This record gives sequence, C-alpha cells and structure tokens, in this order.
Amino acid sequence: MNTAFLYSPRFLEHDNGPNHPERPQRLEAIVSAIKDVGLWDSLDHRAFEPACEVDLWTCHTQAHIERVKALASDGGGYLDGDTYVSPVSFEVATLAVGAAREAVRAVMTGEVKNAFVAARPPGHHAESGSDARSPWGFCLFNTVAIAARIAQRDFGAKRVAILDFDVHHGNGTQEIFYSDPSVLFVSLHQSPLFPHTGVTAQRGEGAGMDKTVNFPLPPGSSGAVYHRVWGQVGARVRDFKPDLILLSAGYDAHEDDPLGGMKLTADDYGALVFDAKSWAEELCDGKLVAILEGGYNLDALASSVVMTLGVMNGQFLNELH
Ligand code: OKP
Ligand code: ZN
Repeated sequence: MNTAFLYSPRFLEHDNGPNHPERPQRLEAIVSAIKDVGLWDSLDHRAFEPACEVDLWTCHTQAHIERVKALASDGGGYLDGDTYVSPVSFEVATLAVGAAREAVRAVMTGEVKNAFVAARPPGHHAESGSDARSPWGFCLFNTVAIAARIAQRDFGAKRVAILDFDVHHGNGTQEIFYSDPSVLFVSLHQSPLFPHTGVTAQRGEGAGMDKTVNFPLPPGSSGAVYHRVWGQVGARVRDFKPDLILLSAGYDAHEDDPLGGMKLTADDYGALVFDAKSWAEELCDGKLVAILEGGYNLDALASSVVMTLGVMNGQFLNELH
C-alpha cells in the first residue's frame, strides 16, 4: 500500500492577484520536485469531486458560504486585505475540500496507507464565519477541519487529532473545535506573528477544555526546539488516542521562507512527519492525512514536501537527495 497524492491542475486556477505569496507556482514546484526525485510513480494518484455544501456546513455558517460564493460570482472580491476570492475560487476551494474528503475516505477505508493533499487555497485560518471580521489569511474554507468532521460523520472516527505545524496559528481550526472534546487541536507557531492568536492560555472551553493545545514559539526557533516540543505533542496525542491524525502541513517555518522567521530545514520536516507517522501507526493503524497549508519559498516548499512524502511512503530518505 502506498501514499495517496491528491492534486488537480484546477488548484492552479485560484488567483490572489499579482505579487501574492500564495500563488499557483507553489503547487507546480511541488509537482515538478516529486517528479524530479522519482517519487511521482510510487504515489497513489486519486481522482476526486468538489465537496458539496452539506460538507461545508459541518464547519461553516451558511452566511460565510454565501459570501464566498457571491464574491466569486460578482467577478471577484476581497474577504480581507490579503484574501482574494477570484471568479473560480468558490469552485476551486470546494475542490480542495473534496480532495481532503477523498483522502479521508481512502485512508479510513484502508485503501491506502496514508495521504497527502496538495491543494490550494489553504484553510486553517478560516473560522466558522460566525464572526465575519476574523482573519482569513489566504483561506476560504477550513479544509482540515471539514476533513475531521467528514471522518467522524461518514467513517466512524470518534476522535480526530489535528496537528498544525504551519508557522502561523490555525485560528480557524481552533475556533471551530474550541468546545469540542472529540477533536484534539495542537498548534506550533511563531509568536508574535499573524494572526496573533494561539497563546498558551487558549486551551479550549467547556467539554473541550484541554483539547486545544498551543505552543507559541519565538522567532528563530530551530529544529531542536521543534523536536523538543514535538515530543510533548506526542504525549498529548497518545493520551487522546485518536482514530485518525490530520496534519495541517504548512512549510513556512522553513529557514528560507519569506513570511516566517523560523529555522527549519527540509530534513526537520521529515523528522516531524516521521514521528507523526509513528504515532499514527501506534494508535490508529497508521491513519494519517497531511493537508497542505502555507510555505512560500518555492524550493524550500518543494524539498520539504518531498521529504514529507518520502517519509509517509516509507522510502529511504537518502534516495530522495
Ligand atoms: C497563511 B498560512 C497582515 C499580514 C497577513 C497573512 C498570512 C497568511 C498565512 N496583513 N499575512 O498560514 O500560511
Ligand atoms: Zn502559514
């Protein structure tokens, strides 16, 4: 069994406008690097359909869905200062969610070992929509959050762990599951940095208390820092006993990323993913789905995703250099 890879050239069509870091070339760089190292043919390439509105309703208000749809059909418009909805963006964002839905289906039914969703736009800043003024940060719908809900709704997952190593805090995922004890949300992120949420004191509320775990890290944090914190993450994941682990896989903590100020290398990402894969093997038959979030230096992004896929697919790391 191999790693599923979910990608569509339609993901290139979402357009944030000129000089925007969240650009289609990000996915083109990933695809060409995977081909260059000879990984492409060992991945399990899967087709998928756009998600339907019922899927979006698991995490978003109808008002938010209608707002994105209306901006798209009015010829495009801004959700916030740096989040643009182009005419095709509603369709492309629902296709990103559909890719995650297929990834979850294939992993939960045991058709594939694990899965990587190479989609854009990203999702982890997208909140439910109950507060339209929340920071959208390039995100339209919260793909990873919807994936967790679909695993529960359609595939019998009781507990889902979402581990977010994007350099930015996943405020949307946090908000959606803040009082929900069935989803563990753990985030490692740079602080201070956009969106300026994710302080340690944000731990969830009510029945969800302590099911939100934030690790704000200072700018300049290295692989050694991440490794130490990641060990604490592993302890929380083991306590939680998830039926599925989702990674909000953003690669903007890489030392060459223009938006983040951290010091990770592609090998460091390989080590983080290696651990997450081993937790999944120990706790939930290896069920692991990684969903792309950020990562804005094309070479850094591509080499880090190659490492991720090499680890997920169990290939020797030295084959990939
Ligand atoms: C998306 B993802 C202040 C700067 C806003 C937005 C960054 C979004 C990152 N206007 N920057 O988490 O990689
Ligand atoms: Zn980010």
